[in-house]
Amino acid sequence: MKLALCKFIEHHGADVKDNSLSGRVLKAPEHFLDREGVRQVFAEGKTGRRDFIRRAFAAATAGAATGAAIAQGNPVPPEGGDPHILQLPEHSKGLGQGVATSGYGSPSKFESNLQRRQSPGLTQTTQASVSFAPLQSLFGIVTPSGLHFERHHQGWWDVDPSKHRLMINGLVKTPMVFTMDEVMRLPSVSRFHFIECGANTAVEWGNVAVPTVQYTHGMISCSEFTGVPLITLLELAGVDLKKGRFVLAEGADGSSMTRTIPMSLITAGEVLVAYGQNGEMLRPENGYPLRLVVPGVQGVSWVKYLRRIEVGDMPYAAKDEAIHYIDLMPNGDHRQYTSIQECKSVVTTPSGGQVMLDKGFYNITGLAWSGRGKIKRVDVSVDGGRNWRSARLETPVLSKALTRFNLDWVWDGKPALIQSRAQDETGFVQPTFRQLRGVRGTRSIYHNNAIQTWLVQENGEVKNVQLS
Ligand SMILES: Nc1nc2c(c(=O)[nH]1)N[C@H]1C(S)=C(S)[C@@H](COP(=O)(O)O)O[C@H]1N2
Ligand SMILES: [Mo]
Repeated sequence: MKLALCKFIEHHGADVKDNSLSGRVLKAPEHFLDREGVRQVFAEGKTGRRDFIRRAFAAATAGAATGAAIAQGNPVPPEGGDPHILQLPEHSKGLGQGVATSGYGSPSKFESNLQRRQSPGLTQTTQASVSFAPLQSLFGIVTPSGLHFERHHQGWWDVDPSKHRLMINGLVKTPMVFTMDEVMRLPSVSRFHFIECGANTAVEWGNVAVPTVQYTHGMISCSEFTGVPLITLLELAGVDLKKGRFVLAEGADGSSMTRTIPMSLITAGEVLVAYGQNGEMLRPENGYPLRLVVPGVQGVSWVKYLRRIEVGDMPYAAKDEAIHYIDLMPNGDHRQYTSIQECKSVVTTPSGGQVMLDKGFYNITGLAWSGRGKIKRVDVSVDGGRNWRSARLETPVLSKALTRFNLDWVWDGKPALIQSRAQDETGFVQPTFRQLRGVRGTRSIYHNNAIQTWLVQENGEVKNVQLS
């Protein structure tokens, strides 16, 4: 490893003396702070202090941060001899735990700080709120189900599947009601797709608002969903595809979540009535036992606790389409039914709140996605968009799913402005903030897909910034 890195760094002609320390990143505060610590970081942030992350590190983590730094660094003491090699640990000598100690496994206790988290102060109640996925610490493209972001308008429920029903009515020959057993007997498909809340990155429309990628971009997750194409159910009910150009999807929770879905997405076979997520049943927070999967479309249309599909001949202008999920344009018009999540990407390391501990080699990594298909390329800049290099897209690259990208970088210890710019297979290129605001103004809430910038300071601290 060390040799490979030396070669890499020689090749890139960087002036780096001690390569063994390359690439050490101190994790962002929410990785090791408790609830109180996270609150403190935000309180500092709100006072407008530019050094709030540093102060939060100092105050709230005293031992934790240095401990983490040491653990990630060279473990050999100056006098030589790594105790973790020289002394046999307990786990090499004793008897380990038995099988099925817990019938359903959970992560290592050493990973207990990896959590989806609520942004302090964002909402009044936890039932009408959001928790954000910890993108800064995830690998590959799949979001572990327990870390999937959550958005509930009226709290979540663990619905008894034996009592759950799905009704199909409206412009169909035979209105039908399905039990879960009846849905799960039908031919199923499994597909990887991202779900992104239309309000992801919303707080950043005006200016920098939150310190880390968990809060700027964490209202996105990607899973393998299993279910029945909605068109199969509609055909069983004898759908009238001549008159029926839209459906209304309705959830069973108290939020009366209802959304209009165009029939064209359904006849294309993409929309699923899903019960499976990452190989098991959906989690209650994500709509157990049944949710709609609408690939490429904003999260609100992925109706959870799905209980009814009505076929109609025009859009329904439901409450979540008429008074919410609309954007005010600079000329005073409201944009409505803006459901596709356009091409977007973000660098997850290095990202806000992390600290780069040494000069030298770093693996820049991040995620890209498009609601219109596959990601074609991702370019990365370390100088605020003046020069770009193409990142490696890791396989699999799937349509309307997260795509992982990586790029080798040697940090020379000088300030750097890290950005990623994705392009999808339709040729759409992710806009800068300036381009996006040029069209949309600053009074939008939803669909902020601007290029994110992370400033790496000389002291290694990484901050969320916006270039004007
Ligand atoms: N029944 C129901 N469906 C719902 C919601 C809800 O509150 N109730 N929230 C919607 C919104 S706004 C989003 S972003 C996604 C979030 O899905 P998740 O909680 O599985 O991440 O569910 C959508 N479907
Ligand atoms: Mo949402």
